[in-house]
Amino acid sequence: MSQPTFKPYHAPAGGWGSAYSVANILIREKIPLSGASLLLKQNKPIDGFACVSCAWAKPHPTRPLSFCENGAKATAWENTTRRCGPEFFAAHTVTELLNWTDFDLENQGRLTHPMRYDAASDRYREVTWEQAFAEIGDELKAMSDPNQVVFYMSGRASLETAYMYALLARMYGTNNLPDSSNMCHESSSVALPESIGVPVATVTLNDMERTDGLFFFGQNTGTSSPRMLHELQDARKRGAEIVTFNPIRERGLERFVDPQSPREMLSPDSTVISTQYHQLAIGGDIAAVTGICKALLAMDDAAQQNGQARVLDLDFIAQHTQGFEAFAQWVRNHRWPVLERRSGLSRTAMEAAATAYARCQRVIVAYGMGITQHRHGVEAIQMLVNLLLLRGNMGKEGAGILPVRGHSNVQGQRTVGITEKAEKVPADNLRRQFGFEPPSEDGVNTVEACEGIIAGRIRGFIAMGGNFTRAVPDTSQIEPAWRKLRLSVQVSTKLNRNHLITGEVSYILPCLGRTEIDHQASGEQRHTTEDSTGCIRAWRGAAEPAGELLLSEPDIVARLAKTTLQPNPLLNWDAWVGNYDLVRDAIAESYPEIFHDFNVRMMEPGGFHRPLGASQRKWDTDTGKANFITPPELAADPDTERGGHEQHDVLQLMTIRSNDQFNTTVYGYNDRFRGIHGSRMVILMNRNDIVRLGLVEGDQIEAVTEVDDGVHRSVGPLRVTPYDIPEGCCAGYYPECNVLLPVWHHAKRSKVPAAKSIPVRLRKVIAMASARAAPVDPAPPNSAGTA
Ligand SMILES: Nc1nc2c(c(=O)[nH]1)N[C@H]1C(S)=C(S)[C@@H](COP(=O)(O)OP(=O)(O)OC[C@H]3O[C@@H](n4cnc5c(=O)[nH]c(N)nc54)[C@H](O)[C@@H]3O)O[C@H]1N2
Ligand SMILES: Nc1nc2c(c(=O)[nH]1)N[C@H]1C(S)=C(S)[C@@H](COP(=O)(O)OP(=O)(O)OC[C@H]3O[C@@H](n4cnc5c(=O)[nH]c(N)nc54)[C@H](O)[C@@H]3O)O[C@H]1N2
Ligand SMILES: [Mo]
Repeated sequence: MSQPTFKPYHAPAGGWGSAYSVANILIREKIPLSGASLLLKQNKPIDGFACVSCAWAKPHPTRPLSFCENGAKATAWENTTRRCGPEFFAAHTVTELLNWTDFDLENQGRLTHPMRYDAASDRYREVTWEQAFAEIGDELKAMSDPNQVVFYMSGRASLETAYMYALLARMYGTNNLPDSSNMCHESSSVALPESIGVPVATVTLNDMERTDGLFFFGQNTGTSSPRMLHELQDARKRGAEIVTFNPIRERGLERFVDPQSPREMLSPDSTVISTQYHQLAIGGDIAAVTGICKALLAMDDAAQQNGQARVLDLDFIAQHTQGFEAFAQWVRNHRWPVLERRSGLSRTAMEAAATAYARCQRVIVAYGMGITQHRHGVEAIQMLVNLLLLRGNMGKEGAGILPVRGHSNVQGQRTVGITEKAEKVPADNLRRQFGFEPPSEDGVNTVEACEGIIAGRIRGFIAMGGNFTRAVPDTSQIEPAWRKLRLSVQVSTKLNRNHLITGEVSYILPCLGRTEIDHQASGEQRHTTEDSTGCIRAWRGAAEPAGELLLSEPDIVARLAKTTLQPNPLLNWDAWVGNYDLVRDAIAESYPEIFHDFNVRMMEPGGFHRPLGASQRKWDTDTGKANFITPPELAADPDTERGGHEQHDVLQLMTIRSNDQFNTTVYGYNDRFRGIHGSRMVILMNRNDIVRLGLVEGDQIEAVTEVDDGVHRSVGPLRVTPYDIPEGCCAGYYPECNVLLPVWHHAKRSKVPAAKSIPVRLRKVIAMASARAAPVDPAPPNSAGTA
């Protein structure tokens, strides 16, 4: 292990750095050239596969090369030639593997055999599929209450799998269907229906092509949805404004070179992406948008006095909205010094953003985890909608709200039944279709599942993908609690840390990945997904399966259902697995408004869009209008805020993703755009904070969560790394820092863990001078300090 380095990255996003990075991973995963041609099928609907990385929309007609650096990495990672089979598990005890890093675990390659944990030898041992399903079925039937079992879903599985999985859980008797969006865009699912009557983005690619203003709040496009950089580049070339709000300067939002354009690659020029970049304080967004709105109101007052064209869209406000007067009054009541202190931005900066906003006729507001993962994440989203409503930027071409989703099918899973909320279930249809009574009680979301596991109420956990214990808050509490589970079943493609945190009965069930050919009784199967813009399309895998024993996810769900549930004459699971068209027919019957004629429409070259009232200015809200919703206060994190960013030894920590990871999947230890190489165990700090806290660059510190609940939470050692980040704020990587995040520290109304604002105190453990001599672990797995 070598010393980590920090060297600012001066190149644009995309460009040669991106091309090298793709080539490196293809070589590292030993993907032969024929395998590299897989990439030609990436994001080509109908006869190609949807990228397994992010959920950004795929253009139609497609580009010749429809993938980005991170999509190529994700494909290569799934199609590695490495295998993690019974010999591997025979050679290593689980206790030994617990000391491995996340990277080393997944780097063993694809899981190939169903495995059961054997406590006596502390090893996973091969079992037959029949043995596995028989025992899991018996365990599920033996639970005293179906609500003791959680059916978790990560965001990658298809619409078909998701629908079947939700049905399995409900027929078993529970709505315990939490998913990764409970840690992600659940804040959007709560906020947007109240404001505009839809739970998802109102924006399509068509709007992206027509907008003249994009406002980005807390979304890291260059890393998290790099294909969107093409639309941003086009927008800039049209002269659109791109205004970014982020505590740190993310390269993709600064400059971009299209790595697929030979002309651009050979030219020294890059496209400047953001026309304004505002480095606000963590959690400063509600205050910043209040400032922008205040400036807009002042501009409108002036226009009215001078007899000029009004700045606000008064017709739209009168005809389509409710709550404007109260909102405007609330905004006017806030004084600039307070807004400046709370947002971390100057009045001039907020006024400049307002001027840019008023110049644009069609504005899109895009946002990500920097907004949703706060105590007031829901209120912050509603504030972004308020900003759009002021100038009628909703339900017209080129305008709207754009929550940029994470996992590639996370939005779609919710559309077909993955939800813990009973009211969202089409109970009448399910009753008619399958003759059973869906449970009427709400189930648990992710945070409630964690609480239930910690309290011992949850006894069984089935995971359709994901790496739950690693992704959720309070690692040091969830891991020991997990060991008390009666049943832990993980349907997975790669080995991860959650597999090593075993329950009394633990299984790993290996499945096909999305890029792989899925052959069933009626022939090769297609599957479907819904992207960030509500576009639903058909795909099919192109690669040979990684192992002969792998089952498809629908097959695994069906086999679980058959050994767990009573036979049901109205539901033939085998027929469904034999032909996924039949699953889609069932989806169309349950959700006719969205999925009518599903099997036909999914084959349309551009797919089809779900109907979204708000994009036609039909408001399915309690008032029948779009609602201005006034937040209760300016702070996004009222409980942890220290009233500004004055001298204090508590910092706000945001947990972020590197350019070399997909959630808990770590591809490597470099975060190229941020100039960090060789380690993830770093803490990015403002230079003034480093001096003020008596530290120097290279010191190793331990970060301790500063909350008052009697639990000690710490992580370290982290290398002190100076960074361009506002004073009082600092950043560290997810999932290594999850141990610091208390399970109760979540968005108040959506229960999304507040992973972007953890109050921490730093303690020096090794001074720089001696730190330099000692080698550094890139990301020790057991860095989680427990007390
Ligand atoms: N390569 C790659 N792509 C991914 C993923 C991945 O891990 N790797 N994950 C996928 C998933 S599931 C998701 S949900 C998305 C996540 O993608 P994003 O929504 O981009 O989420 P993060 O990467 O966590 O970081 C969000 C950004 O918010 C900023 N931020 C933090 N706090 C604040 C704040 O208070 N205000 C503002 N305005 N900004 C703030 C951070 O600096 C960072 O730039 O990406 C998806 N795509
Ligand atoms: N501190 C902090 N915590 C966070 C976040 C944060 O920003 N900060 N972000 C949150 C967010 S936005 C999210 S979405 C969650 C992510 O939480 P999860 O979705 O639970 O985690 P992933 O890391 O995406 O899951 C990776 C595992 O999925 C399995 N897998 C991959 N492909 C497939 C497949 O096709 N099928 C199946 N069955 N399994 C597959 C592999 O075994 C792999 O190890 O984490 C959340 N946690
Ligand atoms: Mo996510």
